[in-house]
Amino acid sequence: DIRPIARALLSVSDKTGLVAFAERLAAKGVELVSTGGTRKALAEAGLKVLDVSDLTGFPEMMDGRVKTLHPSVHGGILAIRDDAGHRASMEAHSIVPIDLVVVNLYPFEATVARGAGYDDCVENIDIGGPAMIRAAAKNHADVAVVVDPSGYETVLAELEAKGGTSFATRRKLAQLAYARTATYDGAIASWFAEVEAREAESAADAAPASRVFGGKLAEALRYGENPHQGAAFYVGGAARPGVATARQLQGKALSYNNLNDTDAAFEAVAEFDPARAPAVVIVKHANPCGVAEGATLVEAYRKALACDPTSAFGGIVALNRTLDAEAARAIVDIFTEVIVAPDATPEAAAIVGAKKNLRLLVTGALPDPKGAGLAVKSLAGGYLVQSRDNAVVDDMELKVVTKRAPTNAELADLAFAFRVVKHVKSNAIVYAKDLATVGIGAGQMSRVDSARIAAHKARDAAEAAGLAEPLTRGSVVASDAFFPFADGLVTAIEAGATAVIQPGGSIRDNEVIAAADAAGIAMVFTGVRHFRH
Ligand code: 93A
Repeated sequence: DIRPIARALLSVSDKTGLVAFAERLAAKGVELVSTGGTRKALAEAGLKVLDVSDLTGFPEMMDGRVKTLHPSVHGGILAIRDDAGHRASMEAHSIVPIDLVVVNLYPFEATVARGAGYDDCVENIDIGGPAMIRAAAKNHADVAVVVDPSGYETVLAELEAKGGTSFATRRKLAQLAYARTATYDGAIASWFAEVEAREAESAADAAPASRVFGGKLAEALRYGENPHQGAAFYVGGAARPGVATARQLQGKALSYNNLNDTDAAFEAVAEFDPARAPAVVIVKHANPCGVAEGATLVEAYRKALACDPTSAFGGIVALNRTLDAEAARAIVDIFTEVIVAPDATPEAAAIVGAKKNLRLLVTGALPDPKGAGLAVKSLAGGYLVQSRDNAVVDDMELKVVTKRAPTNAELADLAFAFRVVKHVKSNAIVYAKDLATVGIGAGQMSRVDSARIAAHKARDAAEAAGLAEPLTRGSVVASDAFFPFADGLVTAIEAGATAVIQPGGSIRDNEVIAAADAAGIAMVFTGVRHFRH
């Protein structure tokens, strides 16, 4: 299996060791053929060397973009030597065999590394070189290929000892050759990705974002909260199951608002221990518009949806357990933007699959609501950092401050409502009944307005559902911070709340407690506030 080397084609950018190598080839009677720069270097050293143009009958052209891309070169490399048909073709077209291909590529990686401009990098993408390398490696039955000066000695040693190259060596060289072209193309692809990422950064006006906040650019987004804003998604920091690590099983790309809302929904649903009950959170504009636990996921979804079906349209649905077929069928019934869950059964995924645009994200796990971590918020000229709000109601010492203590059913709803209120923008008021929200008031500058809005929305929902009275009748109410005056509490009492959970700590706590006692309702203080802005 020793193949003699009658002719070698040398075309190298890195000319290290080239002359010494070629001299020893020539000493063994090998005919040398080269491209422009390589030929010049060899000729200057006094070696006899043909120009590739002598083989092709074409000059190098287009600034060297086309030098060796010719049947005379590739036929000479690829022809199977003991195939009569191939030999006939060679003869018919005056193609001479090339037994050794020595190519190292345009220094693309080094060009990128030295910070060269775009056009310079593009010009350093070698086309003819990889083509010859891959051709020679494919035809390793007959041809030896060397892609790096470190391979020169291997070939010379065999040539000088055995008069040619062995099959084992040619096959090894072929492997190294493909590894090189793969790495090379990999470097080119990465460079394109980097260029795109850099453009996205500047488009998002976020060039310094990764330097300031850390993390890695995951995705350039089409736009930000509004179409005239640039945007990008960075991931990094503490590993926490959620949007940053989720697998998207289907649907179009997520927008900036989708990502933000999906995160809000999934963080909220993670407050509900899946071992206790299935739970569902529906989010719109970063606020929950329905949250519920149920005996099954589909029941939890229906209860959550009933809270505010108008707002749930086009919402994000987060689940604390594996999405099942029944829940999937109910969810796809109305227009939904995103479903996020720790997992999905194949049947559920297929049901969601019928809705082309609906995104389905699976995260593999729920994040720990008690987990540590940092939250960042930007402001003009800087940013704020705080630890996550990882306080959970189960760990709080509830203090009954009214004459009446809550019943067990009220207590369960109070804990439920306080879990939810943590995820509603301040001022936040949440009415709940039977482990489902029945009215949510978010983001008002005054607490009494949030209490009114939540009650008002509950009335609307009851009217739409044809119910005689709003679901706030006989509900409990949670407030994310203390009632500064009795008015907010009075609004809740008027709406029908029978029990209240709130941090307490106002200088008018006594007035608020007196109002509760006057109405005969029960109130507990948590001592912990859940502002969220
Ligand atoms: O621009 S190319 O992609 N077009 C070609 O046809 C071609 N053939 C060889 N680059 C091409 N080469 C590369 O030129 C080789 O891979 C090698 O890196 C370089 C050697 O050029 P010179 O001998 O002129 O220094």
